Amino acid sequence: MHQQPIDKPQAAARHSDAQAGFVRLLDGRIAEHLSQLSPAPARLIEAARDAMSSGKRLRPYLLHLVAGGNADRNAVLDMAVALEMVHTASLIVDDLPSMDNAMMRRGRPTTHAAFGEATAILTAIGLLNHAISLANSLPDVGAVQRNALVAILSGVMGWQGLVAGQELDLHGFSDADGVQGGALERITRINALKTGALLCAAVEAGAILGGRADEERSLLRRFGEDLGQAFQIADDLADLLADSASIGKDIGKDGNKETYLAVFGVDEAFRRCRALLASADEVLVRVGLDPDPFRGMIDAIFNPMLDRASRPVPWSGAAS
Ligand code: GRG
Repeated sequence: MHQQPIDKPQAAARHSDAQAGFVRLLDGRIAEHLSQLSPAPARLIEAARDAMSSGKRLRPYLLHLVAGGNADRNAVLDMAVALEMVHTASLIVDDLPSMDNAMMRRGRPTTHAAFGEATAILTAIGLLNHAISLANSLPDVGAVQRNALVAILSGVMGWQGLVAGQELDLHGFSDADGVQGGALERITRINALKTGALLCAAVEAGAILGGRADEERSLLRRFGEDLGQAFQIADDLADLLADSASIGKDIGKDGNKETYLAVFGVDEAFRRCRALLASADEVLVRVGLDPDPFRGMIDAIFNPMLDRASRPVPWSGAAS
C-alpha cells in the first residue's frame, strides 16, 4: 500500500485548498447558469437556487480531477454543473413524500418542505432539462465528444441509471427483472444504479474531456463502480450511526430495506467499504493519475463516517 510522505498534513492542506478553490469556481458557474433562467418563474428559480446551494460537490470534483489540467476549463466547469444538477434533481425527487418523505437535506429544509411538492417536482424536471442542454452546448468540445457526454448524462438519469435504481430500491425486483443470485447481487445492482452510475458518469465524462483512451475510460469506470458501492455502504452506515444534525439530513430512512449493512452487519459493512476503497485506489495508480487528491477527497467524505468506529480509510496507515 502506498505510503504517505512525511509532510502529510501539508499535502492534505494543499489538496483541500485545491478542492475548495474548484468548488468556489463551480459555485460561481452554478450561480451564473441559474441567473440566466429568467424569465422562468422567479419562485421556481428560487427553489432551484435553494436546492443547488450546498452539497459536497463530489461528482463535479471527481470530473475535474479525472479531466486533469489539459482539459478545457470551461467545458469541465459546465459539465460539472450539469452533473450537479442531475444529482440535485435526484435528491429532490428522492426526498418527496411519495419516496423517502424527508424534511431535511444538506442541512436545510428539503425542496418540497420549503416550496411544496408541485414546485419540487417542477424544479427537478427543470434541472434535468438544463443539464442536458448544458452538455449539448459545451464550449470548445468536438461533436463526437459532446455526443458521448450527452449520452452519458441522459443514460445515467434514466432507465439504465437513477430511475431504475430508485424503482428497485422502493419496490424490489420482480421475477421478470432476471437478477441471478441472492441478496448480495440485488444490493450490488441497486447500489450500482442509484449511486454508482452517477459517479461513473462523472469519471467517464472526465476521461472524455481529458482525452483519455477507451481502455483507461473503462478502467476508470471500475473506479466509479467501487466508489459507488463504498459510498452507498458508508451512507447506510451514516443512516444508522450518525445523528441527523451532523450529516444535515434525515436519518432512519432505510427502514426495512435490504442494504449491505442490514444483511451483513456493521463490522462486515466497514470491512467491505474499506476493501472497495482500496480497490478503487488501485485503479487510479493503474491509469497513472496522482491518487493523492482523490485520497484527500475520499478521506474528507468517508473518515467522518468510518472514524465513528475508529476504522479509517485504508491508506491512512492506521487501518486494522
Ligand atoms: C430525477 C434523475 C432523477 C432520478 C429519480 C430519486 C431517484 C430517481 C434517484 C435517487 C437515488 C439516490 C437518492 C441515491 C442516493 C445517492 C446518494 C448516496 C446521495 C448522497 O450524495 P452526497 O452525499 O450528497 O454526495 P451531497 O448533498 O453532499 O451532494
